[in-house]
Amino acid sequence: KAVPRLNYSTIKVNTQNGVTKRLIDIMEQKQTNLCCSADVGTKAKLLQLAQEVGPYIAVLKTHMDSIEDFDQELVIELQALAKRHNFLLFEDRKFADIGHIVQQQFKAAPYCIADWADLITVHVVAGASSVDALKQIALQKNVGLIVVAQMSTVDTLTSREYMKKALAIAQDQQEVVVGVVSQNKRPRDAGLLMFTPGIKLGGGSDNLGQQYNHPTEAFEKRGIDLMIVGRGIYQDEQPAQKAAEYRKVGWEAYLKRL
Ligand code: S5P
Repeated sequence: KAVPRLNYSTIKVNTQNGVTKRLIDIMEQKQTNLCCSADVGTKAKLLQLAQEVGPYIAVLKTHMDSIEDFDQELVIELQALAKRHNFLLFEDRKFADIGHIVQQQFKAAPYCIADWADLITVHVVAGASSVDALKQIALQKNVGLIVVAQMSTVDTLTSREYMKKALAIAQDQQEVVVGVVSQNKRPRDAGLLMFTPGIKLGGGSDNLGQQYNHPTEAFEKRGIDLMIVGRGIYQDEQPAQKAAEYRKVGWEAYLKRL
C-alpha cells in the first residue's frame, strides 16, 4: 500500500502545520524518529535524562503532573536543553473533557502547559469539541495537537469504529493537529504523523496492560513515523547508550521501508 511508504519529506510538503514542519526538520537533521517518554518522578531525574538522551531524540515527552517537585524553573531548564540539543517538548496531558474545561486545564498554573509545550495529546472521547477548544489557544501559542486514536493496552476500548472517527477528527483539524497516537492505523492524509508507544527492543508486556512491539516491526510493517519509548530507555543503566541504540534501529527501519 502507498501510505505506509510515506517519507518525512512528503509529509512536510503535505502539511500547512508549522509545528509539523519544525519536527520533521529536526528528525531529518538529527536522523532520528525517537520520542523519549521521560516518565521519571523528580526534576533532577528529568533534567538528567533530558541531558543524556537529548542528542538522540526528536521529542521529549513528559507527564508533568507526575513530577513531585515540579516548578517553573524545571520548564526553563528543559527549554534550554531543548534548544541546545534541538528537540521538541511534548506534554502528554491527554486532555479528555468538555471544551470549557480543557481550555482551563491547558492554561492553568502551576503547569501552564500552553506556555511551553510544543506538542500535547488530546482524547476525542468527548468528540471534536475538545480539539476545537484547545485549538483556539494552541494556534496562538504555536502548540501542535496529537489525537489519541488507538491505545496500546491489551483491552483498550478504542475499537475500530472509535479509531476511524478519531482519525477523521484529526484529518479535519490539520491546521492544528500534527498527528495521531495509534498502533496500526495511520491517517489517510499525507500531512499527519503517526506516533506509536508500546515500543521496546525486547518486546513483551508489563503487568498492567501495556504491550510492547519491536521498533523494526513497527516502522517496516506498520509504517509508523515516530516511536515513543519510555521504560526501554529510562530504566536502562545507561539511558544515553540505549537512546542511541533506539535511534539507530528506528532510523534504519524507516529507511528500509522507503
Ligand atoms: O496508547 C498509549 C498512548 C500513550 S501516549 N500507550 C502509552 O503507553 N502511551 C504513553 O507512552 C504512556 O503514557 C507512557 O508515557 C508511554 C509508554 O511508556 P513505556 O514505559 O511503556 O514505554
